[in-house]
Amino acid sequence: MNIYALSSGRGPSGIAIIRLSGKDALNISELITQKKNLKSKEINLCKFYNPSNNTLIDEGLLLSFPCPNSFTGEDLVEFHIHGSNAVISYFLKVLSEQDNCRLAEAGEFTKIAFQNNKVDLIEAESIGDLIHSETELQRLQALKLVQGNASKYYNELREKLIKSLAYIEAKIDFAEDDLPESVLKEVQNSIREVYTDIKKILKSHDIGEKIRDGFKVSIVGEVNAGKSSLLNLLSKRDAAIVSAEKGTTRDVIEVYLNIDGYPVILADTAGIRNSENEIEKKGISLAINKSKESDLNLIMIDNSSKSIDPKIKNLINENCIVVLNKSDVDSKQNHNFKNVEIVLISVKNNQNITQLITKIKKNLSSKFTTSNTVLVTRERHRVKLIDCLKEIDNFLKKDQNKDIEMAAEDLRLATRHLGSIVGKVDVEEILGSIFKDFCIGK
Ligand SMILES: Nc1nc2c(ncn2[C@@H]2O[C@H](COP(=O)(O)OP(=O)(O)OP(=O)(O)O)[C@@H](O)[C@H]2O)c(=O)[nH]1
Ligand SMILES: [Mg+2]
Repeated sequence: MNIYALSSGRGPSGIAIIRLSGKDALNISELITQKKNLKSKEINLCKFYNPSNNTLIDEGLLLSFPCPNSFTGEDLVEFHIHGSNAVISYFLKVLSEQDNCRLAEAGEFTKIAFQNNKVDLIEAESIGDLIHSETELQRLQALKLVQGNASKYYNELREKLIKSLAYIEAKIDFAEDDLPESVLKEVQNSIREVYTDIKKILKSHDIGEKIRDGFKVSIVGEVNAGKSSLLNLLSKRDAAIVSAEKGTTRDVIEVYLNIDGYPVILADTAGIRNSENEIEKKGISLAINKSKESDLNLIMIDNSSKSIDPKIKNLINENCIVVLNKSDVDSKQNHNFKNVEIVLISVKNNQNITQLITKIKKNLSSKFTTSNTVLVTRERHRVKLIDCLKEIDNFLKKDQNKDIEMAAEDLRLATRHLGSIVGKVDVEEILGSIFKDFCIGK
């Protein structure tokens, strides 16, 4: 089966790119261009025709990538046509009428690339992330993964495990010949190193996932302090209702923001106070829960408030930013807290908002920088790494002299978990090839 799809964005645009991949891609291109011998290392300027009635569709460029040197690993052709909706629709219709040709499913080109070993699972996932990246930080992270840094790292760890496994297997196969004690020690040390490395990567898992999904920042605090007004100002739209009535917001309202490259999910919440109203009480409890799961809380207080509710005071810690609002009413800062970032603003007059944004960025960047070159960006990777750690732990707990077969099985499973992150599960095959060339030291 040959698959095709519009690979550029929907028109109208100057140029649109339609991709066609499959074993008949080159034949179909010859039919559509009415040209033989399309060149694969040059750009072909062509007229495109509907083969069923020879009418002209458009004029444009054709790039051909014969297998295996293409993105999918199959014969692949790119048609660069004019990007109007009419041209695109007609071109796609003509392709749909060719034998064994159908519209590609979402991600199918990358899926075929994976099946043909053109990319591994991590690279395939990160191509999706790169396409969906909205902020600079997300682009950089996805790009690093596309380039294969993480895959290389996981493969290296995995190969280290496989090498150790080969020693253990050797000990099983040549039971009567003792494996020198020093070799066993070496194996154990090498496995401990892998264990420590994985632990280290897991510690930073938060960072990778946060960059991908967004940092959670919540606005919590007094009723009527201007929380919803701040959310609207930062998101540049009227996402939340603002009113002079106290207790307006009940639900949690979330907006997605790009704060200078930082992907942020900003939440507005109900003001915290003693309330008898059942709905408001629910809203307050949602607000407190939200503050607990946030990466950063903006505690919003009306600068002219005389006293602050103890429940709000409880939320103030070194990790939050206290936002005193309505400086237009009283420009003197009326509250102070030790070791806490404070900023006096006026949402109404747009005063000090840039300072607030700088403080938010500073807080997030201090929390989310790491020296690790590899970050765990998905729950799937995290789960597999934890599974791998469990098996290594099982291995290390065993007496490898007595329970050697069981210990080998632990290692085999650990290797498999690590391999499934990049999409390599065929452990036996690799083990075979390594073991074949292996010198057991005698
Ligand atoms: N003077 C002044 N008024 C403001 C400022 N920011 C907001 N307000 C007003 O304060 C009132 C409450 O604003 P909201 O944004 O609804 O406050 P809130 O904290 O979301 O209130 P609740 O949802 O009830 O907890 C509205 O009348 C706003 O117009 C400000 O900087 N200065
Ligand atoms: Mg509100």
